[in-house]
Amino acid sequence: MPITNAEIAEILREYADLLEIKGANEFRIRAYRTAARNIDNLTRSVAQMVSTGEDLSTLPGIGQDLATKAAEIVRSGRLPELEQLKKEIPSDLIGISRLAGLGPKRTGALHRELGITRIDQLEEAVQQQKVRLLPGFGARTEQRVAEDLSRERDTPVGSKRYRLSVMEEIAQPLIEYLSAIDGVRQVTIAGSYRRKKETVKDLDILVTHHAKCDVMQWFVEYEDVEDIVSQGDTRSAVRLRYGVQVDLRAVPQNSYGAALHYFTGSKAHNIAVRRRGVQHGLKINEYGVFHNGKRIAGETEEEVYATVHLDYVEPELRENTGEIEAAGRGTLPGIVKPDDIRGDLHTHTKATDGRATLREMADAARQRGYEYLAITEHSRHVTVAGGLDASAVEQQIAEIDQLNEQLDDLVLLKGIEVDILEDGTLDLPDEILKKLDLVVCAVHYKLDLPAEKQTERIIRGISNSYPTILAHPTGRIIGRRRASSLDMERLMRAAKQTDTILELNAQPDRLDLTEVHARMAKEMGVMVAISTDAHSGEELNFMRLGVFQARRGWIEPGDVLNTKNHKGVKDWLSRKRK
Ligand code: DGT
Ligand code: CA
Ligand code: CA
Repeated sequence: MPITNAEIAEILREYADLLEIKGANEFRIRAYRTAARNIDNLTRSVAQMVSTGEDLSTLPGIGQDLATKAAEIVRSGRLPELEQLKKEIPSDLIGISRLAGLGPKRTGALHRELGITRIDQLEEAVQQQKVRLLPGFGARTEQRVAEDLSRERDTPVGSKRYRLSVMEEIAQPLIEYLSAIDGVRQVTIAGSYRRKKETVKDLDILVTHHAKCDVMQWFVEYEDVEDIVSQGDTRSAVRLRYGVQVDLRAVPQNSYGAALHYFTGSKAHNIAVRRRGVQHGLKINEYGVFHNGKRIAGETEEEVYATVHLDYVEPELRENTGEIEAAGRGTLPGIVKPDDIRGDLHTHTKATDGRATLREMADAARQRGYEYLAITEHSRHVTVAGGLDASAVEQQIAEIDQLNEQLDDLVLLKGIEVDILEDGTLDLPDEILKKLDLVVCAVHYKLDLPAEKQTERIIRGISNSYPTILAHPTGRIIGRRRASSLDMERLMRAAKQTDTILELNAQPDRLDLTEVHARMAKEMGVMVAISTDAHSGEELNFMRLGVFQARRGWIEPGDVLNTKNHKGVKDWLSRKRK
């Protein structure tokens, strides 16, 4: 299986991070990040380009040096310079860079200025209040580092988790490979992957097969296997490239449901189901459900749930946060599905930092069968993205009007992603906002204000009568930047009062709202929009990740603005302006 673009990008990104920790030239660091992003968003396979001898330096943002490195990654699956840097840089520093959104740059400063190479040295420096004195830190950052350090004691620093989207790219070809083996019947990934958690530690795969099929041997011979951790008749474990661990278990057909239930987890859900079993005089384990030593169920998950008088629980809900009680009462939510989505309400084009034209975005949306697509460029304050000023917005409005005339199966909504400035005012005047169909608002700088100030800033922003959707409310980037401190309950009350919709941003490293916030929105009666924030036609595919996250938050189709048809959306959006 050739290396995927996402995997190449991940290696380049890691390299850029390590360079930054080391304090390398910032242009060089940026070059790697840009290349990673471009490769990530490419529609063609870099591996394929290499195999057909194409010149990678023709790709946008890839110079000769990077082309050589990318080709090396394709050929060998690794970047020797990265391996070398990993040896040079103390391994704790990489873990430290993930604390409290410190990032590689500030980690480099800790290393150079305070000589920190290990966690315990950082703990000491925090205690002595030395960290706050470094440029770019301050007392609040130091406080957050202290909090994260105490939290991290439960999960060791550096215990790597992979974003779901990255895991999917690694898992899908393996599943195809296993499914194609003669004699294999079912192949399913259980664990946190099946529950669609935003990050996944390892893959837990179950197979059923006919008697004469040596699936374990085939498994360890998969071409991306780097190490065989263990190999047995019914269970094997391997490590793939990039260190991803995969456990494979072969189970008898009549235990398949019980095993799937057991290995899907979560552990807390399993324990609660098992306890319910005990109350009914049943023993539940990965082999089946037993009454007085006799098997009474196990072939399907539905069967397992039925023995303890529970409705079937979707994997995304299995966290023991009330789903068992609801399944017992028959009140589980009918959670939203990817097919329920009728459009996307947050996207960019080449007019700012997107990579596709208006026309290309419209075509991509039509291909998905969407009814509507909102174009929501950045406003002027976001200078790095070439944010639009009032006259540029006017120009885009005219372009969209023109294109809408030609389209008969899709409506383009004229929108903006306007910045909420530090004082809570908006980055564009009302006169221009009122000309748009949809105003999305967002915070893009000063994400680290104290909770009260940040909350007030955003509430002031959404209290304006034009913005109807608040984008990526907490600003977190998974594994890189922690969420802004916010009084979410207060914010949601204000959203409810002002008829403002909260976005669940579906970018794989944002997924912001979290599932906890999504569920909170539902409980407080706040409408949610699941949006991709796409910067290319391809990225409209992120919608499914947003839907998964919404499902984990118990969100039903009626809670989601973009399950409505065009008229329904328009009606909702007009509430605020009245
Ligand atoms: P991860 O891998 O950290 O992203 O999360 P999971 O949920 O995939 O955890 P993992 O891989 O350690 O275990 C897979 C499933 O196996 C887990 O969701 C439930 C089940 N399991 C593992 N250990 C136990 C246990 O001690 N008791 C019970 N009841 N189930 C367990
Ligand atoms: Ca797992
Ligand atoms: Ca596991």
